Amino acid sequence: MSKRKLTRRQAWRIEKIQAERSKRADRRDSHLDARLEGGDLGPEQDGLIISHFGRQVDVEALQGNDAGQIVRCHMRTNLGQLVTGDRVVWRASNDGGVVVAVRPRHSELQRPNNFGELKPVAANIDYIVIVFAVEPRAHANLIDRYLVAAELSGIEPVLLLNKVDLLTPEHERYLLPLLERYRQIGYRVLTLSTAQQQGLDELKQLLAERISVFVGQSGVGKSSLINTLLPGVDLKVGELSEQTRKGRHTTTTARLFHLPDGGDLIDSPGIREFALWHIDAERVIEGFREFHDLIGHCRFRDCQHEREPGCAFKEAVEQGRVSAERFDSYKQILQSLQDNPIRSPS
Ligand SMILES: Nc1nc2c(ncn2[C@@H]2O[C@H](COP(=O)(O)OP(=O)(O)O)[C@@H](O)[C@H]2O)c(=O)[nH]1
Ligand SMILES: [Mg+2]
Ligand SMILES: [Zn+2]
Repeated sequence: MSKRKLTRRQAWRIEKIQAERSKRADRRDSHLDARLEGGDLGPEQDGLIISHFGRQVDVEALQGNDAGQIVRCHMRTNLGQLVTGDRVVWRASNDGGVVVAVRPRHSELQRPNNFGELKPVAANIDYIVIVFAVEPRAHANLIDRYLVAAELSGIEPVLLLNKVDLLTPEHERYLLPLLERYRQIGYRVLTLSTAQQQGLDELKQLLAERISVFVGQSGVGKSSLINTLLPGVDLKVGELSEQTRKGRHTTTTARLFHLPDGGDLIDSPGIREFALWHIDAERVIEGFREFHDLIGHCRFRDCQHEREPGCAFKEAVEQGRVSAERFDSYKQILQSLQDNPIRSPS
């Protein structure tokens, strides 16, 4: 959906609705705070947010007899927006619980809302697993777009090539150099076949003790893979992506799942397409890890890395220190952002 232009009347209505909503919320919160002070709540305990629904969250108890139980909780005032993956302190009540504090996040996945404001959608993620496949053919440029988005969020990306059961010599001719290129840069690259259950152990080892998300283009096998890793969850295979179901909002919130062999997976249809979220054109270059040492070394301060003399990037490409494909990708991504600067979420 393109960014909406609101008429003044619509803007006024939205403002009014929001003001009423926050007045109602304040009343609810003061009621909550009164109960907190009244002392009819259980002791403080650690919890993990499994899912969030507006002003309520599902918290998994991490301590004591209740460990593993999921409790629908309200939130104390002024905690900010709590999201799936947050570590919290909560107290049981007779009808659920109340979150009283949130622990600092070590990472945050943010997405712009319809007003262009960045909002967290999940917290404390360790790995963004970028899934691509032998078929539909993997385009390096799209992989790079996912890598940029991951790098800018400060979360470690992992590349995962699925459907290796379909590999032919023709695929190998372009895929092997592509994989090698990413390994050279220092990215972790895994190959696997969900269909033939090949390479799953290495993936499970990586995911253990960590929180991960799977992202990637439609059709690469994310749902199949999640179903394999999480028997019983049963995501629909072959389902159309959110992006192609035009006009529908991505309302499903992120959910955290425990993997049977250790580690957690946070998933939602929106998260799986996160490379399509907004990227700041000014920061694209930071998303190319191997370019970092070159930044600031061009002769001209405002070098566009096009045809300027003394361009450190051009030199690095000519000398083979940076791959020409990655440099082209950088330019293409930058160009696409300049052609279409506002790309709001689905
Ligand atoms: N040959 C082969 N097909 C696969 C593999 N993994 C998934 N598929 C197929 O790829 C198609 C898309 O899978 P899906 O899980 O819906 O992809 P998603 O859109 O990324 O969630 C389905 O027809 C799957 O059966 C694999 O490892 N090998
Ligand atoms: Mg799917
Ligand atoms: Zn330059």
